[in-house]
Amino acid sequence: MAILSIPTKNYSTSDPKEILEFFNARGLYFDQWQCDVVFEDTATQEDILQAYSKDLFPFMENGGYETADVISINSLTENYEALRAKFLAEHTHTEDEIRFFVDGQGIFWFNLENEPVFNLLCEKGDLISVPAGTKHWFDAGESNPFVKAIRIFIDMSGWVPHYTESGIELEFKDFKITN
Ligand code: KMT
Ligand code: NI
Repeated sequence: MAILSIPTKNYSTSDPKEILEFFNARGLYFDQWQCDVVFEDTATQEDILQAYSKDLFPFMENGGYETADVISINSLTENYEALRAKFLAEHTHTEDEIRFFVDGQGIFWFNLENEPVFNLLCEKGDLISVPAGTKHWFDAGESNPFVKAIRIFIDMSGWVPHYTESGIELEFKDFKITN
């Protein structure tokens, strides 16, 4: 279940309706997909995509998305520190960044124009789309990361991060979820 937080306002909510309204008002997309399948550690990317096909394929068709894969990060992930650093610096992409959380969790941070920075903790069942050009960053935590997420692309090459070099993420490095 997702949690929306605005750290400078000491605000947080886990009400999906409030989160949806907050996101829609800002041109961001949020949804939750249900699926009762429990994946074994041995589940392949195809198993996972297939299990969500009922929601995934119509979503891809409607949005003109061509490819989907599964990103898996856990405590066995090699070079996690380098991977974390890649996501943790504020950046934009030239295409929408769409992530559906199959398991685990991570925090997406948003820095919109004329808005206090806010974040969304994403967990199992949460779908998020960060529109192209939106300043954002992502963190799965300093230690014991666990993320299993479907990534949906028009063209994978659009995912390249363009770093803003603002350093704003450092202002929020001590943030802790309080909901
Ligand atoms: C990005 O560009 O911020 C990401 O791909 C985030 C990691 S995927 C859960
Ligand atoms: Ni990104």
